[in-house]
Parts: sequence; structure tokens; C-alpha cells
Amino acid sequence: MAPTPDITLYFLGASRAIRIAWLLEELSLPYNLEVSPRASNGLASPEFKAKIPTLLGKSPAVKDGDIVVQESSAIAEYLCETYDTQGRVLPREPKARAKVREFMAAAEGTFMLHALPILYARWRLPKPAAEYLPEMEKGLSANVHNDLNWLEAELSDGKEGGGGETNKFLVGNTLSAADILMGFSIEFIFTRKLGTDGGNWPRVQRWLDGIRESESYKRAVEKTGYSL
Ligand SMILES: N[C@@H](CCC(=O)N[C@@H](CS)C(=O)NCC(=O)O)C(=O)O
Repeated sequence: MAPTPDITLYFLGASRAIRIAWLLEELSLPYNLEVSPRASNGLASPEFKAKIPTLLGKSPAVKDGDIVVQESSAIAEYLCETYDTQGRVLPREPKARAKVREFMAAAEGTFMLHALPILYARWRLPKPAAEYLPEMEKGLSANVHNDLNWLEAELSDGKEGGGGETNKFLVGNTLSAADILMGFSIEFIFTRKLGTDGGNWPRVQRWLDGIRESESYKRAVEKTGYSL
């Protein structure tokens, strides 16, 4: 039997923490929210960071009884392994599980890894170097295009050649942790236009629109006030 949850989610506004609120809603788990808007510099305020019980002070972080977990993918795995006893969003069957975990890993380790340097360059490039920004973004966008092309192909039920209908979900016929983790990465990349110039990924857009229609996502948005 699953233990009784005693979960607090540390939720920074407009952040990856929406993944965890969504997952908690999807699993119908009760949780307390510690929400904070971003400070004027776009980061977490020192007061909010001080509340988060990790040395990194990043969001999301989750405290559940006597355990604290950070890193959205690790938090999602912890919650699924502890409370998703039916394997609904993280399947038990090894092949389906491997595919879900592949997308969970790629959400941070591939998509955010390639997109964030573009945002950081916009924020941090010193003024005298600003004229190089467009060229730099163009160079960095090659990886983002490659990643999105992969996702576009994964979402075709014909896979090869791009024909066929758009799959509703990344793995199988129901919402999984793959969709939840990847959803934020893609929304972030599309909304901030991080390396997307010159590309077109209609299946990815349709999939994103579709998963954002789920009731659990809407509840998470309403409770947290999330908006990018
Ligand atoms: N790889 C981490 C990234 C965590 C992270 O960088 N969170 C950002 C928000 S999306 C944050 O806390 N930024 C606030 C700050 O650094 O002050 C994860 O997947 O959870």
C-alpha cells in the first residue's frame, strides 16, 4: 500500500514547477503549495530561496515527510514510484517505462540544455557584443531544430516520412510523465522563441495544445497561478 503523502511543493512562478503540480493533480495527491512570484531580476527572491530546503534553492523542490527531492525529473520519478502504484503515468512494463524515461530525461538533458543558452545569451551578453547575438542565436538554433524535428517525427503515427495522424501522447494512448515533463520544455521554447526561427512543427504544437486541455493541467494552473 502507498504511504500517506505529506507533500509540500516549492513553486516559483512561471517555472518548471508546473510539471510537478500537474503530476500531483494527475495522481490526485494532496499537497501544500509554497508559491512565490519571480523577483524583478527574473530569479527567485532570496526569501523564497531560503524557504526551499535544498542547497541549490531551485524550483521545483518537493518535501514529503522526511525526504526532500529536487530536479523535476527525479521528483516525478519519486512521486510515481511512491504513489503511482498502478503505473499509470510511469508504466511498469519495462519497454514503455524506458520510452517514458527517455522523454523525461530529454526534457531537461536535451531540449532545455539546447534552448537555455539562447536565453542566457539574450540576458547576459555584454552590450558591446550585442551585435553578435543574432548570429549566435542562429548557430545555437541548429540543435533546437534537430530536437524538435525528432519530436515531430515521434508524434506521427506513421513515424517514417511524417505522414499519418498526430499522436495525442508521446508514449502509448494515455497521458504519461513523458508528456508532463516535456510539455513545459516545449511550451517554454515556443513561447520564448528559443531557436525556433525558420522552423515549423505542427504536430508538436497540436500535441502541446491537446495535453494542455487535460483537467489535471487546468487544475494545476488554477491552483498555482502559472503562466509563462
Ligand atoms: N534541472 C532543474 C532546473 C531547476 C531550475 O533551474 N529552476 C529554475 C526555475 S525554472 C529556478 O529555480 N530559478 C530561480 C533562480 O535560479 O533563482 C529541474 O529540472 O528542476
